[in-house]
Amino acid sequence: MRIASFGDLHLGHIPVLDKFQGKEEGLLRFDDHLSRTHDRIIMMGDIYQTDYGTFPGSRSDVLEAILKRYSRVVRRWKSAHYEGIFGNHDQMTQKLMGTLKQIRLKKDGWRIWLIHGHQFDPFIGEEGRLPYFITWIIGGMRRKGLRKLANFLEGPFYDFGQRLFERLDMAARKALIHGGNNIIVMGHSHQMTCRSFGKGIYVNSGACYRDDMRYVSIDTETRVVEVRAFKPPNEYCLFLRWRDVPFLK
Ligand SMILES: [Mn+2]
Repeated sequence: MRIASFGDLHLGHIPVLDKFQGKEEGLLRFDDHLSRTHDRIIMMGDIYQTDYGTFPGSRSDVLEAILKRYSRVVRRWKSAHYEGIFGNHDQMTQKLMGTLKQIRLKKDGWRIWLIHGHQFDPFIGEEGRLPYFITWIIGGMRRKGLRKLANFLEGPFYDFGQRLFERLDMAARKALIHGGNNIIVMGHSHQMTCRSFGKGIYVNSGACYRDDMRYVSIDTETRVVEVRAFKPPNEYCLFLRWRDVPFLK
């Protein structure tokens, strides 16, 4: 089975708050490519930036406006071969669209665990009101045109404060060495990662923006895990590749 996953698009309800910064056409071509080359596609969360609304929090009115802005591709994402998990910026999709907290797959002897990853972020955790308030303030900065400052606060500044990559690495390590998993896929950090722990691998395709539409590709038969960037119309460039070496009998 060939599984693709991508996340952290941060599609916004108005252009100035949209981190993806691309045309919907690009996402339609991305779907053409993934649907042609993979059996299942898993959306890893933070697809929608639902917490840059008039009030703090993950808001349904904002989500509805985003779904309307991207209605053509959203319709495709409702196809049977797509599944979604929620992130901290689109938690609302759990209630309104039935996204899951996590997905666990067993296929060809591999155990694969997919989760957004904010659950391991010390600042956010499972539930938090302060992070929504701060995100909302940063949304206000973006509205005023302070995009670079907002990117810094949500990016390097935040990551350093939380030592975010380390935390996700630690969670993945535990799940691979002690949890009986072979592959862990996460998003959230926006950092492209491919780290092996024990006999398994933790992989993160990072953010997915207009000119750098990255995804994870897992082939359970050939036992290969890759991080790729989509190159329209139907090609990709390879960033990282990991191959499971089967036991010789
Ligand atoms: Mn996130």
